[in-house]
Amino acid sequence: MTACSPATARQIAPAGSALLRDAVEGLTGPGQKTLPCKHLYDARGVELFERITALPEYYPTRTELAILRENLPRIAAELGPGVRLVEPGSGSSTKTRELLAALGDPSEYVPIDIAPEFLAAGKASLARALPGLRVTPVRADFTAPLSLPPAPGGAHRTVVFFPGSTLGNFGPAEAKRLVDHLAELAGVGGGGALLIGLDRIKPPAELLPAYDDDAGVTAAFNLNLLHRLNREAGRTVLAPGCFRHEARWNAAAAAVEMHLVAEHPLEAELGGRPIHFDAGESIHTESSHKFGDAAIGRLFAGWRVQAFEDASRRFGLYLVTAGRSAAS
Ligand code: AVJ
Repeated sequence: MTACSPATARQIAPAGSALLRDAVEGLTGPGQKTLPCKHLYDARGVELFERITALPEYYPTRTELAILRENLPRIAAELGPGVRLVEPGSGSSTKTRELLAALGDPSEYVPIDIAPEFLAAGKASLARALPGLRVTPVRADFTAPLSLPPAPGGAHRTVVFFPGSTLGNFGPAEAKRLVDHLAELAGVGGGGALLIGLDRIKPPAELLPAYDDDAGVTAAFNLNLLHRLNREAGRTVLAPGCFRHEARWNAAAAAVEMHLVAEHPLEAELGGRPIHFDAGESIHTESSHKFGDAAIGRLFAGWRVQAFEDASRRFGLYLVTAGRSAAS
């Protein structure tokens, strides 16, 4: 099969594309090969992720939405009127729309995203659903230092909404740093708040199917990374047909990992450097960390935390405000 033969030796400098730069870095060295999960979300990746959220096996999205709906009156009462809602990585329009609709007279919605097309789409759909809401998109990388536009006159408090357990894509130290950064953006010490969704630790037998569905949508989502790599390289660097999707539970890290496993040995080249796979060797493409009470306590240490969870504690929404938590 030609599909698994080495790519032709046409050398294209991987300038311009962040994925190509990360691929040279992550695929050509010794040790575990990696590609950063942020590259999963090109237009096709976003579409596949949307399909994942509706899969029977993928419980997080619907569980979080049910928790949010169930607790909207309490959350809205707690936050009060005039909220300026800031959403890093604005993606989950259903949850955001329902939260904004439940809040009393929100003063502004501030989606933050690096991709202008997602900002525009989110803005348009919210404007349709909530006419009269002031929407101020910020084009930025929310993991880097950034400043928000000045709050409108009627803003009583800034609330950073970070649902979907997106925080789980970061390692513990990075996640802690990001929470501290978001707490600063919201001004939690001065009356602001964070509302963060976290997927909780549960047995791998329950977790893994959510990342390896029967319909193969998650496999397509993972393999799309290779399609994107090849497209941006302008040639086939790694043929998707030579790899299979795998979801693994990393107990030490408390994370579900996605890997792309090479079925056979293969040789390739990128940026003038050789890439070699042994049979069974993988590219680690994503970690989704899962959270227990201890990890959540460390993440929000020093703040008051109100937990909103489903009855079987599969998923939680955590409302973080100033003041020490009474319990735990
Ligand atoms: C959007 C990052 C929270 O980790 O569960 C879904 C992405 N990856 N299936 C997650 C994802 C595979 C999702 N996050």
